[in-house]
Amino acid sequence: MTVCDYGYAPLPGEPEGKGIPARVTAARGGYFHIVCDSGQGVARLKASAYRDGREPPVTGDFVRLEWNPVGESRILQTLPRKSCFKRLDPSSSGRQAQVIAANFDFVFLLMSLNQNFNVRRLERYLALTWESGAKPVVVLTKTDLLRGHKRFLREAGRVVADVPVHAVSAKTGAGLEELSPFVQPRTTFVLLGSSGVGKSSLINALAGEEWMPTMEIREWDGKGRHTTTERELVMLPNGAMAIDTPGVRELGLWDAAGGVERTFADVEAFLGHCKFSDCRHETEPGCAVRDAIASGKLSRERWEAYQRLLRETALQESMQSGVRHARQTSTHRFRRT
Ligand SMILES: Nc1nc2c(ncn2[C@@H]2O[C@H](COP(=O)(O)OP(=O)(O)OP(=O)(O)O)[C@@H](O)[C@H]2O)c(=O)[nH]1
Ligand SMILES: [Mg+2]
Repeated sequence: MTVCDYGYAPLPGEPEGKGIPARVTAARGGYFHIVCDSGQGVARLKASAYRDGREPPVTGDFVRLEWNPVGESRILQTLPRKSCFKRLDPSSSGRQAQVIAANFDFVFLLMSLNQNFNVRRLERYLALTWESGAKPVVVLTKTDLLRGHKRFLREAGRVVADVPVHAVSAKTGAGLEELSPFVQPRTTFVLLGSSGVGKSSLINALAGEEWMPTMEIREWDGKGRHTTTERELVMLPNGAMAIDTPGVRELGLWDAAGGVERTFADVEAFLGHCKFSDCRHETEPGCAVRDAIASGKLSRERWEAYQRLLRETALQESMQSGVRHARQTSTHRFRRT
């Protein structure tokens, strides 16, 4: 197995460096599980290379390292990322962004077809994904638990525009083959979704065997959740790679700012057409947004969801920049229209 089998391909402009390329498959308390052309092993950071508060690598990162066949290897450098998820670091009171997984091609947005299905949540996941730089794939899980799931496919399809939506059952295998275009050798997908929606079960079903631990949950009260506690990259038998994650809520606050516009492109199409350029879409005459809602071209729920997400991301942005008056920021963003 080579590092190229693990998806390594130098990015344009990637600096030549010392050491050999490797991929981080897990990061635990200062230790990094890595794979490279010479084999698998454990590595630590070369302290002098990660001075000045330089962020350590995360699961999925490509790095350059000094390989040690008999002990710990030394990581010299984190290579540029093609995609990543960021959250606001809880240890910095939410003021600094922290990368939590990197270099994935697809993001599987999982929702199970019980009480977990929620289009508003789907919009959030989508914004996170567009911000990450990877491509979203909506995966509705546990289709075996209900009779017809077409309604959910339609409902999801309405809010995600041209993003693919699939319905699967890890239990019966139904629909799994539809995911095969995204589960290809040398490509990586990451799974996002609440605890208990079946992320690890989906990996196992795609692998054809028990690769990740899962736990029985009681569907009616959700007991038995939070089975996966770390982000870990595993290679499936066909050479595709999966990054399993804990439930989204457990990952903390997320940075979705740039993804909101793309997620709500249909809503944003109505902006900029109001009579007044600083229209707040409240009581002003000639408001294109309110007209669109009144004529049924734009659903009120979707408009409100858009506003909510904008407010949230504005709040996060202001926390990051240390500005306390989040309200002003969000008002400013509304006026951008
Ligand atoms: N009926 C049915 N149950 C499923 C399916 N997929 C997963 N489950 C069950 O759902 C429960 C949770 O599955 P997991 O795969 O552990 O869920 P997870 O998303 O990885 O959960 P965390 O690791 O806690 O984030 C287990 O009881 C699984 O057996 C499915 O397709 N159908
Ligand atoms: Mg899990």
